[in-house]
Amino acid sequence: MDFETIRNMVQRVMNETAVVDVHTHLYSESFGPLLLWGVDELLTYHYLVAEFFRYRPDFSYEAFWNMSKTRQAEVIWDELFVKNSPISEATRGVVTVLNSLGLDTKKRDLNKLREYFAEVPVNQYIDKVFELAKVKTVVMTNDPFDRKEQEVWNKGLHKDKRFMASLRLDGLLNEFDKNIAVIKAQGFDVSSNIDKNTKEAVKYFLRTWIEKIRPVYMAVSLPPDFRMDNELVRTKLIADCVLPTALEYSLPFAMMIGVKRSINPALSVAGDGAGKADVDVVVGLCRDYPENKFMVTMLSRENQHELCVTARKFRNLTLFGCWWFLNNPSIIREITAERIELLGLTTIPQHSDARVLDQLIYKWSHSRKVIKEVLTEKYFDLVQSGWILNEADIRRDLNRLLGGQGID
Ligand code: HDL
Ligand code: ZN
Repeated sequence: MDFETIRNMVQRVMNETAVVDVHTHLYSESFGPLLLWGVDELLTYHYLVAEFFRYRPDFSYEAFWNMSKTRQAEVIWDELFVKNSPISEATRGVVTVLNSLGLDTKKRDLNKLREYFAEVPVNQYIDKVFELAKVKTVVMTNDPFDRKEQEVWNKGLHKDKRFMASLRLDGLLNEFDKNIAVIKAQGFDVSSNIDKNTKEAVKYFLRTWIEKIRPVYMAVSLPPDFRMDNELVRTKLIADCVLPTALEYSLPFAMMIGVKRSINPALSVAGDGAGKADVDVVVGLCRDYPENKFMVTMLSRENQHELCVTARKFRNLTLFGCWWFLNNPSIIREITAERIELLGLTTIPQHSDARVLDQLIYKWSHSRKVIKEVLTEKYFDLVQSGWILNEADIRRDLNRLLGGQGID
């Protein structure tokens, strides 16, 4: 089999393989305004906001945040698409979405583009985006401290099986003291003293939310200096509440490590940074809790190879996605190659992290292209080494890689 034959085969199978997207910030239609979609949401995605201020260092942060979303979209469109080429990954993504929808970007007329989104009903648009992106299901990021979300869950309104739940624990693990009153108001008798009573109450909180939303995993984002130091509240809650409950419900615990929240507060949600973390904390958890399943993604490029080596040592560790600032073709290529070389097919190569529904189209189109190129090279190397490969093998392998292994 020559390279071209393999390339065409991988291309065909890749295009036919539906994806389980294991980490997004999307919501089903039943969550109403929490589901973001359409060109103005695409343009005001916090990635583009950060890039806007690079082109306009003269622009007042306050003036921008006081603008309507419509006006914010217009200034971003003008600066990043009309006055400059949308060549960055996040701006190019908007072009990919508009083009995939068959919209005309030649005139660069935002109001013309808006007409399409003004007319399409959201439920039809959800179907269209899932079809164009070839996504089977997505995992939401569900926050037990978000009052708007609570209302939808408590009324049992969420029905769309394409949107699976995850239980996001940043409010519990990273801001416990700040949220004690909220947790108590939900009926769980916690106190700032992480004693037996509070631990039991926290486990009851977790069990209640797991029963309510049926998450496919519990997750938390963590800073670069994350450690399981015994005196920390977060350590006690992870060790004595989260991990035992995860075991009880056979749920993975997903740790997203390396985010420096709000390094530039003036950028609001666009103001987070990244830092190199200590992979030893992942080693310690996987080793000390061998019955628990861990999913880990790290935000620093410098952590990736060491994390891959760690995953070779611990079968209860699954790496997932090229997260956030790593979700760029040049880095996806590097990370995917080293994961295939070190972990074979036992990894989840990508998640979209989409915040705006339409982004599923570009985040998966851009990632499929890179993953396909890496796999083509690896399959070609395999054939060159003397292996007989057939299309059924590739289909089986790709379903494992993109089908959300371990998420059910
Ligand atoms: O903490 C997270 O899940 C991150 O993905 C943040 O939501 C971040 O703002 C983001 O959207 N990254 O893509
Ligand atoms: Zn995210």
